[in-house]
Amino acid sequence: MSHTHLLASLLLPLSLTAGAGASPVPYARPWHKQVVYQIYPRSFADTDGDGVGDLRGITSKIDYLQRLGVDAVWLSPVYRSPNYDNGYDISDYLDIDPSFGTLADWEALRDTLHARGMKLIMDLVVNHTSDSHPWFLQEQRLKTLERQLGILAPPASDAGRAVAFGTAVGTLLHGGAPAVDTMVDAPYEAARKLVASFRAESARALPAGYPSLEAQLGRLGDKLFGNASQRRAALAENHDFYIWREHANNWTSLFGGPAWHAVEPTGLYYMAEFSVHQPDLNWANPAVRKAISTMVHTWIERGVDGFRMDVIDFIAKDHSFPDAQGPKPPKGGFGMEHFVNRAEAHAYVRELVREIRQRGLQTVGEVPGVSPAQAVDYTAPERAELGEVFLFGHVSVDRPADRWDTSPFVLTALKTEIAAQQRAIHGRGWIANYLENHDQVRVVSRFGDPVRFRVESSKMLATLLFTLEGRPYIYQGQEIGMTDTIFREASDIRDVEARNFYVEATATGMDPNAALRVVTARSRDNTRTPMQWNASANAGFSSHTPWLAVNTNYPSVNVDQAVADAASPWHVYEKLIHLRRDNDVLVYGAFDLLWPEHERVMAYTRKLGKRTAWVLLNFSGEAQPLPSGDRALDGAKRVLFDTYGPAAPTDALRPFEARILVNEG
Ligand code: TEU
Repeated sequence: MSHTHLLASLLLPLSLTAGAGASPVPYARPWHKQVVYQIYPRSFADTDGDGVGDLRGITSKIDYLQRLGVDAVWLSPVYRSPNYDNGYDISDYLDIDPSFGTLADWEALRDTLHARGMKLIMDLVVNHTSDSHPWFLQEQRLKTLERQLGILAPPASDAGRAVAFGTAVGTLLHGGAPAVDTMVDAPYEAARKLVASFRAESARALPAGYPSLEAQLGRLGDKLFGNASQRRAALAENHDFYIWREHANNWTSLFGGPAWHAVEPTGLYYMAEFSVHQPDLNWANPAVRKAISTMVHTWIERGVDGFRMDVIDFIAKDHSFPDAQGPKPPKGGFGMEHFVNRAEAHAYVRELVREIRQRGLQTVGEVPGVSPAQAVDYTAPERAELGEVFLFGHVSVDRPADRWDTSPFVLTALKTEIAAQQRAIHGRGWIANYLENHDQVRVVSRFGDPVRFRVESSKMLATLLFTLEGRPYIYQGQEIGMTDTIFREASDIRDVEARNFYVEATATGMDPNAALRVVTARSRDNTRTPMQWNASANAGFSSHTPWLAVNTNYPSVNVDQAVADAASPWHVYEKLIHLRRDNDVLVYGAFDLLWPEHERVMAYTRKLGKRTAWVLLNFSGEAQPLPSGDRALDGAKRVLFDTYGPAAPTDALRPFEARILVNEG
C-alpha cells in the first residue's frame, strides 16, 4: 500500500473503508466501541515490595483486565520524575522512573497487551515539566549567566569601557578569543571565569532537544552586547523553553498561590500553573514544539497505541501577560482566561498530533475549563485535532465554587451537565466519558450511597457510564465499587494539591478538623488508595506498607470477592462492556433527557434509526414509581438490561436500580 493510500485508509470514516453499510454513522471510528481502563501505576500492584506499584505488577494483572473485557489501558505517567505530583512532573520523558521498573519492563507490558489485542495509551504531560528536568536546569544556568554578565558590564555612561567589555565578552561568548588589549579589566576576567564554568557545567549535561551551547551563548552575546541589529534579531524570536518575566503578574496557580516563582540568581520569575515544581513550557517557541514532537516520535517508534494529553488546552498563553480583572477566586486559577483554551492551543495541538494521526494512533485530551461546545472544536473530525476529550462539567456539579467546595450533590445539576455534553457532541465531535479518575473522588461515595447501597449504586452508576455517547473510561477499582477513604491526620495526606489546600486553609484560620473533613470529601488521594485485590494484608497490593494507606474496607471490598460473587458490580461492568459493543444505539444514538425536573430519577432515550433505548436510573435509596400516564416510555417493549436481574417490575425502580429498555426495532 502506498504511503498516501495508507494514510487515507486511516483517516477515512469506517463506512468507506469497511464497505458501505458497515458503519452506523458516517463519522464512526473503530475506537468508538472500545472501553479504556485507567491505571494509576503507583497504586495498582507492587511486585518488588517497596510499597509502590510497578510495571511488572501491571503486567501481572493484564489477564484480569482481559477477563473484564477492556480494550485499552491508559497508564498515568511512569516516566522519570521526582514525584512531587506523582509523575505529572517529568524529569526525563524517555526513561521509566526506577520506582516503576525499567524500559524493558515497559516493553514486556506492551507486548503482553499486544499479544491479547489490547492497546496501550501513555500519558503525555507536555504543558509543563519537572523543575529538575535538564531543560529547566540548563535554562536556569543560562538565565543566571545572563544576569551575572549584565551586572558585570560597566555602565553605559562609561562608554569606552562598556564598548570594550561588550566586544570582548561578546567575542568570548561566540567562542572566539578576544584581542589581548581588551582583556585588561577585572570585570572581563570575572566574565571569562563565569562563561568557562557555564561551558563546563553545561557540557556535562546538555539536554537533548535544547539548543546547542554555541547557539545559546551566541544568542546571549548578541542579546547583551551585540549592535542594534544583532540585538533586535536575538530578541525577535522567543528562544526560551520556559516562561520567564521580570515581574510577576496577578495570575494564580491551579494548585493555590501565585502562578509565578522567583529564581534568585536569575532575577526572574517563571510561570507554573500547577505546583512550584512544575514550570510551564513555552509553546510559543518552535524549538519546544520540535523537542516535544521528537520525544513523541520516540514513543511512537516504541510501539504505543495512543496518548492521553494532560491539560492540553493550557499550552498556549497570552504573551502580553495582562493582569487578570475582577474578583480573585480564593483557591486558584485567577487569570485562567489568559492561559486556558486559547486559539493558539488548537494550532499547537494540530502540529503535535500530525504524526500521531498519520500513524493511526489514538488521542484523548484532558481539557479543564472547556465547554461542551468547545469540545467539538477539539474533536470534530474535519479539524484534525483530537479523537476525544475529557470534559469537567459533570464532575464539578457538587463543587461549583471551586474544587474544595463541598456542596451537596443535586441530581438535576448532573442531568443538565450531561445533557449539555451529549447534545453538543452528537454528530459533531466525541468525548471520553468518565465518572472517576486519579484527580477525582470515588463516584459511589459521591453520587451513590457507599454505606447502605454500595453495590446497587455502583451498578447504577456503571449503567450511566456505558449508556452515553462517547467512549467509557473505567478507573481502577471502580469496577469493584471502591469507596472514598477517611483522613484522620494531616500526615495521612499525600497529594500535593490537598497538602497545599490544608496548609493554606489552616494558616488562614480554618479549623484543622474542618480542613481534614474537606480533604476527606474532596482529596484526589481518595481514588489513589491502593487497588484492593484480596482480603490479605495490604489488600494484596504489596507485601510492604503502601505509600498511601489502604482503605479499611478491603476485607469485604476486593477483586477476589467481586469476581467470585455473581451479584457484584464487577459482573455488571463486564456485562455492560459487551452490551455496549453489541448495541450501536448505545454508542451512537441521539440523546434525549426525560423528566429533567425529577430529583431522584435520571432517564433518557438514545435513538439510532429505528432503534430506541430507554435508560432509567434511580439515584435514590427508595423505590421510585415511574411517572404514570406519561407517554415517554411508550414503545419500550423489552428489558435489555437491569441491575436487579431481567425480571423487572414495570411500574417502579427499586433502590438505585438501573434499567435499559428497548423497542423491537
Ligand atoms: O489535571 C489537570 C487539572 O486541571 C487538575 O487541576 C485537576 O482538575 C485537579 O487536580 C482536580 O482537583 C492534570 C492531571 O490529571 C493531574 O493529576 C495533575 O496534577 C495536573 O494535570 C498537573 O499535571
